[in-house]
Amino acid sequence: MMGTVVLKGLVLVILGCLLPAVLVQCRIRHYKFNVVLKNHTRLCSTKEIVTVNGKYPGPTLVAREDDTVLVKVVNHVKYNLTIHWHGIRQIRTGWSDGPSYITQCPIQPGQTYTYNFTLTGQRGTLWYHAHILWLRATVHGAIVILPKLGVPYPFPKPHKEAVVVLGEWWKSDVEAVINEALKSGLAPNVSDAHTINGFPGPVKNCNSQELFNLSVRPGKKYMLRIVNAALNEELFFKIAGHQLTVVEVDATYVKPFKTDTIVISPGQTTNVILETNKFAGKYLVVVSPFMDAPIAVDNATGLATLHYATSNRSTTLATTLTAPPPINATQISDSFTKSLKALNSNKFPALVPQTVDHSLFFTVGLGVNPCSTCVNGSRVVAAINNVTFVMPTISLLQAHYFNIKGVFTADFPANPPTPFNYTGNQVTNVATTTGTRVYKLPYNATVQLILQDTAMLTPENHPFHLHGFNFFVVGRGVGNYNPNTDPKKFNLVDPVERNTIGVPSGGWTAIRFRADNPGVWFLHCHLEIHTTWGLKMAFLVDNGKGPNQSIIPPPTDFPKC
Ligand SMILES: *[C@@H]1O[C@H](CO)[C@@H](O)[C@H](O)[C@H]1NC(C)=O
Ligand SMILES: *[C@@H]1O[C@H](CO)[C@@H](O)[C@H](O)[C@H]1NC(C)=O
Ligand SMILES: *[C@@H]1O[C@H](CO)[C@@H](O)[C@H](O)[C@H]1NC(C)=O
Ligand SMILES: *[C@@H]1O[C@H](CO)[C@@H](O)[C@H](O)[C@H]1NC(C)=O
Ligand SMILES: *[C@@H]1O[C@H](CO)[C@@H](O)[C@H](O)[C@H]1NC(C)=O
Ligand SMILES: *[C@@H]1O[C@H](CO)[C@@H](O)[C@H](O)[C@H]1NC(C)=O
Ligand SMILES: *[C@@H]1O[C@H](CO)[C@@H](O)[C@H](O)[C@H]1NC(C)=O
Ligand SMILES: *[C@@H]1O[C@H](CO)[C@@H](O)[C@H](O)[C@H]1NC(C)=O
Ligand SMILES: *[C@@H]1O[C@H](CO)[C@@H](O)[C@H](O)[C@H]1NC(C)=O
Ligand SMILES: *[C@@H]1O[C@H](CO)[C@@H](O)[C@H](O)[C@H]1NC(C)=O
Ligand SMILES: *[C@@H]1O[C@H](CO)[C@@H](O)[C@H](O)[C@H]1NC(C)=O
Ligand SMILES: *[C@@H]1O[C@H](CO)[C@@H](O)[C@H](O)[C@H]1NC(C)=O
Ligand SMILES: [Cu+2]
Repeated sequence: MMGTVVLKGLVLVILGCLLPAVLVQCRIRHYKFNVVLKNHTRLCSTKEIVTVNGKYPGPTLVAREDDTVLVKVVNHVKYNLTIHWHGIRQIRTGWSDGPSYITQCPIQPGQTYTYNFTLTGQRGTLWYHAHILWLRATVHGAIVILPKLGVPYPFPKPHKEAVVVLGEWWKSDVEAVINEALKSGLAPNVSDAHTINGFPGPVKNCNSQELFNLSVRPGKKYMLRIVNAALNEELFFKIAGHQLTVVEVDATYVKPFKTDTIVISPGQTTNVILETNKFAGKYLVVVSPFMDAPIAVDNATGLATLHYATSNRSTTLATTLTAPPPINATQISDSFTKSLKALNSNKFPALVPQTVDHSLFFTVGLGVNPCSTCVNGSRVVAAINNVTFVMPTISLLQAHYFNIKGVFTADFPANPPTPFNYTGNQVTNVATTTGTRVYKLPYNATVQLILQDTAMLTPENHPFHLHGFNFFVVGRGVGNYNPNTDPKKFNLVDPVERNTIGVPSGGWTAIRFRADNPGVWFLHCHLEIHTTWGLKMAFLVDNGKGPNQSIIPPPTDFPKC
């Protein structure tokens, strides 16, 4: 593939643009992802994990706004595979979005597929991950989208930047963990450690001291691009003795604010500026879970160090410690979430839909259905508006594009079938229905969606992710949403814009978006166990007028079922 490079007035043509050639203008970025097994040692034990190019986390993909990215994925493992480019809008290119059986059939063992998408109107940190089975536990990495050449950040340029990927590590094989849970109908085993760029730090019953060290110099500003790649846990992140200035979430700029603790849900990304205003020494970095419901989580604290470099190698550096917040620190989480506001500048306006064409109310929560082979004769499930989503066997996007009947029905309910006291403590009607149902939207329609947590089994925070769009988080509250009073409090001026948002435990979140991207777009809880249990649905957005408002044809190497 030929790429054109414009450099100081010279027009050069080079053979593509290889890897992070970030200093030059480059229209096409080529990446090759060999998905391979790799023996990896963590927590004093060695096991085989599925990786991109043998790396955990996978390689960072670097590109600029407006670039086209071509990622050739070669599946060398025994599992079916797809990769999702989380947060990338994929305007008209749903074929490259990646959720298995939603937009594509899997890349089967031995097969290859080239994802091909353009980074339109986005800059910041996003990430990629496997979107099938539980492979994303180890198949994930950061995506750095730099602003267009010559366009500055809307904040002072940091001295350096670093990617910080947070993850969860199981001593067991993750596929064995979820298979065991599906067989029993019960919750899966929690993870054994939280990792920071692949390292857990010192862990009980294990002498390993492997931890990630971030080396810095005093008196500088660093930008950390933080990604929560954990499967099932919302996380707190803090650095001893330092405040962090939040400048961007989910590749959208926010009004900068200072905090000592970041709260980040699976699927979310957060860019912070770290001012190195301390002296030589080590400062502990801690990552710990946030859970304000009676649900078992991995409470191990992941550790790393911030390391002020010193020229004196014989000096033993003292370490400044810090304790993670309590696991149930709802207040810290709430106050962080409330601080997030869109930058809403002239260059980066918040284009919040002011009117609503489709007003939707979705209950999100758990349920229990019969299962004769399960431990208790029943299995835990999850549902939106009482529908536990059933995965089709060919992708919804193909079924839509090629008009294949019998794969889905376009009758996903706009409201719960029966209203009830969603967050009351007497919720006993726990059975759900099953179905492969989508909600149809005309091109360019505006949507308001209330996500209402239910107290079925237990209330719980659900980080919801929408593919194909960013949305604005216009409102949030505890208890049941009140359609008469709550909309009066909506922020329609500078609400944060993102692709993943936590619905608070026993509460609700209101989002708005414009359906200006034709295709089939997944909406799901980003706690992997809840997705597995059926907490998912899809929007089908029709083509608009003409080719610029229509899905492009599928690529020739598109995987077959
Ligand atoms: C991992 O190590 C085991 C035991 O040494 C070995 O049998 C296996 O082939 C290794 N796997 C890979 C991918 O290297
Ligand atoms: C990538 O997709 C674009 C259309 O969006 C197409 O023009 C181009 O040929 C594709 N590139 C490759 C290498 O398939
Ligand atoms: C899950 O945890 C139980 C109890 O510790 C253990 O017996 C079982 O082997 C674990 N399952 C997997 C797949 O690791
Ligand atoms: C970080 O530094 C410690 C010693 O300060 C060392 O033991 C550890 O191996 C380092 N970690 C990495 C990933 O290099
Ligand atoms: C984690 O939970 C276990 C059992 O619930 C408890 O024994 C342990 O003290 C907890 N560890 C931390 C770091 O909170
Ligand atoms: C380096 O540190 C050692 C031990 O703290 C000290 O004795 C020595 O003077 C230091 N050297 C320099 C050049 O600062
Ligand atoms: C958090 O948990 C602790 C220990 O279980 C409990 O004492 C405390 O009341 C809880 N805090 C909140 C805000 O629920
Ligand atoms: C089976 O269900 C009962 C009642 O809901 C519950 O108390 C028990 O813990 C369940 N058993 C298992 C193994 O989860
Ligand atoms: C819903 O349940 C909560 C908790 O039990 C209760 O406080 C509230 O009054 C109930 N609301 C209605 C409308 O019944
Ligand atoms: C959900 O659907 C099931 C099966 O039809 C039904 O038994 C149950 O009452 C419904 N629950 C709610 C809350 O609508
Ligand atoms: C979408 O609708 C808005 C009005 O709600 C209009 O301003 C805009 O031009 C429309 N965009 C397209 C691409 O049709
Ligand atoms: C892999 O995907 C193909 C196509 O959907 C399917 O027929 C096959 O059963 C899948 N393999 C496994 C092991 O799930
Ligand atoms: Cu959830």
